[in-house]
Amino acid sequence: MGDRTTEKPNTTVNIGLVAHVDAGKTTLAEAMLYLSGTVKKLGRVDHRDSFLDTHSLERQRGITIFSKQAMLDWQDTALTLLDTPGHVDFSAEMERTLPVLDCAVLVISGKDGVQAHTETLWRLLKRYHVPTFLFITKMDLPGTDEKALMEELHTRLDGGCVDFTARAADFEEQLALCSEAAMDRYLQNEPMDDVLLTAMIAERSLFPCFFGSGLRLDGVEALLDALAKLAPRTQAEENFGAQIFKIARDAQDNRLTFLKMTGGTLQVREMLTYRGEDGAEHAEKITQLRLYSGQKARMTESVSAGQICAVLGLSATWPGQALGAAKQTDEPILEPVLSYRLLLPPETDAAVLYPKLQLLQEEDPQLRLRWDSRRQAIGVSLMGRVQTEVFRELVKERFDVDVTLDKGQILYRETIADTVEGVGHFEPLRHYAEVHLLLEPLPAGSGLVYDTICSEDALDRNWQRLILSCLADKQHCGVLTGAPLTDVKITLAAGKAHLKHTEGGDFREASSRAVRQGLMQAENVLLEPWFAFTLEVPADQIGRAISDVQAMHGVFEPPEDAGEFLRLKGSAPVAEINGYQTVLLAYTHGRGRLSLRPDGYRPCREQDSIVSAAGYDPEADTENTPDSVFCAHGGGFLVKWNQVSDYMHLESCLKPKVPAADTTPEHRRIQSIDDRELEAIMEREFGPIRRPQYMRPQRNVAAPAPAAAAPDRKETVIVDGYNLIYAWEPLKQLAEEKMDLARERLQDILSNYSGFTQNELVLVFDGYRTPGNPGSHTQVHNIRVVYTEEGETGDAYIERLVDEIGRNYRVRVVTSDNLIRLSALRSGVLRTGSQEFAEEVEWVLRQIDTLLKKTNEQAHVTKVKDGKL
Ligand SMILES: Nc1nc2c(ncn2[C@@H]2O[C@H](COP(=O)(O)OP(=O)(O)OP(=O)(O)O)[C@@H](O)[C@H]2O)c(=O)[nH]1
Ligand SMILES: [Mg+2]
Repeated sequence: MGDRTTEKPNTTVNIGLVAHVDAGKTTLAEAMLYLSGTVKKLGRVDHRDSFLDTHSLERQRGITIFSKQAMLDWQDTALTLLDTPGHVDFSAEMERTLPVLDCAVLVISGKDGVQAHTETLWRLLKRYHVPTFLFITKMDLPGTDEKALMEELHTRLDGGCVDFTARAADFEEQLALCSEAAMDRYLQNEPMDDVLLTAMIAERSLFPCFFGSGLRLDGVEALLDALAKLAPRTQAEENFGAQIFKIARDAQDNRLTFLKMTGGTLQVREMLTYRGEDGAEHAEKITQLRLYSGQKARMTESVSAGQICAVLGLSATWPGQALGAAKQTDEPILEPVLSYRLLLPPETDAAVLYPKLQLLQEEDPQLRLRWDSRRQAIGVSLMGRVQTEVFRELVKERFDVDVTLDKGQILYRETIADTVEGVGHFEPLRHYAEVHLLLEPLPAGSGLVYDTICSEDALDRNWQRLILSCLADKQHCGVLTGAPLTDVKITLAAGKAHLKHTEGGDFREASSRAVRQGLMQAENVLLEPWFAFTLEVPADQIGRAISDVQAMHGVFEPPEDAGEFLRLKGSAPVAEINGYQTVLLAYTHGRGRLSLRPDGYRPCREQDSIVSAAGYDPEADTENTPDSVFCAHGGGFLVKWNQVSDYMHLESCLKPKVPAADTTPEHRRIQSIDDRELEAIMEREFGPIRRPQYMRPQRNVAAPAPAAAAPDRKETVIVDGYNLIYAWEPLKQLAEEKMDLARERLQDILSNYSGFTQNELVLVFDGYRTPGNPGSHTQVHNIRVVYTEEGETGDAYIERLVDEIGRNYRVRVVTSDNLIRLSALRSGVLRTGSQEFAEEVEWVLRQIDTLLKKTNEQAHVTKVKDGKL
């Protein structure tokens, strides 16, 4: 039982409650508040009287939409709870709280176990390094199994999840397995004290798990005890620093800036100087500091490191902003992928409504409101159906306008597939700057990364800093459709300033032009958003579901059993699967279920048609021009981007790569990997190489070479197994009956193919989502067959292999998956679509047939001759 002392608690911990929708977060918060004596009566989400779901829209819908806080004391610790929304549509709101947490409680419903969204959350908690406790709630419901749940946590989340409720006989042993320090203690028979456990939790090697029920107040005290005792605290810095995570307004329309103090103190009436959202310096007086708990707020005169509060008096702050010494946090990665146009009632003027809506955008920057001056229309980005509805209701509530939305458009992005050098020069009279940038493709999901390799002798450090900050400040867009640029590394390679004439703005101009000039030369790739889906349909409708997903150009795994339903998991382009809900409900008579979550961006199939429909002309985009300005005879003149290299003052930095004798060892490894090394890599991956003699083709049979062949080198063909099966009609049919047979048949066919063409062949099957699958690498006849282990996608495996051997060997990747094709393209290896390859193999099989027939005939002729002799 908690000790409800009235003395002032001496430490504060900020704890976020995160989970998928309806897992029981708000109910758990209610239980914690009740048990700590903070609320006298236990409220309930279902009775619309919970302490934290206070907004009318939340009460109506029974879900949390806005993150909120509550304060309670437990033993000698002050806990600030941050309850977050679990619905995917409000993920950005949840993600914004992660950087200010000392630790999180990941709530899992014992009834549903780990959901797809739970895994997304797990990845986010890792990204933001948030120490995490787990509370498995709803254990009061029948059919919940503690042991099975523990196993699921181990396989799907992390081996460091340890059950603190049951405290099994091997509890200490389980802890020992989580970290080296714990293992040392264990082996030396020393006790594992709280200090050690807290350190392990802080470094995310231990995740304490508690079972119970928020609704029945079961197991909640044990969780509170553990949080008070073991949760890592904020390491207070001496200098003032604060992280802003939320902007909101109170009932009197006061603007509230929610922040967490990371260091120093903040006082009422203090002046705060900061750079605002508008880019300008602001010096504003803090008029109030409020400590919120539910709807109630308590005023305070000052706050110090570790505390979360709402500040009044600041007008230009934004969520994610760092003040003082605090570290800037990254942009949320969960972002809307659809953009809508607002349709307004005739009496409403869009130009009048737009500035008002910007108040909503302050609170949720991911709305990305846009003003389309040509059409006098407003655009807004939203995650999905529920957020769309909530947005309409909010606009009604706040501004009394009934808006509707059009059917929405996909938000594309752009990237590049090759490395280029971009040059920008800006030299109107009495100005001067030249910038050379290297633009390189990065793996999907990396975003934009900036770096410099420019020597400080050539360009002063301050100029370099300025260029990098100009680059980071600007919203770069692609040259195909003007969509945001992503997954590119931009490196400052060289630059030149003039002793007298260079001003800061010149480098801003030159660097922006350099990016655009580089993009104009690059191989540009349009990226479209994908959704990961889980589709559940009655067993007799799985055929329809599969063929629909194929028609959407989606990818999926073999269906799984889910009671009387079959479950299909996979991913598909948003453009195709958005709206599928309606189709599904129609053909399953309301029984089918579909859940979607963002699954990153991939190269777009319809690049050409979308680019031409967008009608974007990068050379006419004056705010993002690729052209440069040079100076001659005392006047500036414009030089088109494709002629800049004739005028530029510095040499090109992107030299053709020549294999030199004196390169670094790393370089040499890449340049000179030989047959033996390749064999070694292959042996490491697949074990000893055994190639049965009988599979070897006769030397005098010329192998066909559908792809241009270098005569001196064998080709290694890497085949994406499932992709080929689904692209090849007879195999596809077989797969629908029995996947095992289809895989075996494919192995046989490919070993014939490989035997005939003498190509090395690696057949890769994706085992990413098969729980507990350890993966396998085997030699089947003359080919190598890989099942990737759980957690490694086929794509990732192929990418890795291509990376290792692709530079020096003739490697060809067979897949229709654009993502792998893109990475193949980036490593400069050949790639063939699955369909195309199927045709090639069919051709080879026919050759083998003919050859066999001929050999038989010849044997026959010889025999006859022999007979005659
Ligand atoms: N049987 C049982 N039901 C629970 C328990 N905890 C929550 N519930 C019910 O589950 C539903 C969702 O609970 P909430 O607390 O609103 O869940 P949440 O995680 O806050 O949901 P969002 O904020 O919308 O993501 C409600 O109907 C609760 O009554 C529990 O321990 N046992
Ligand atoms: Mg909730």
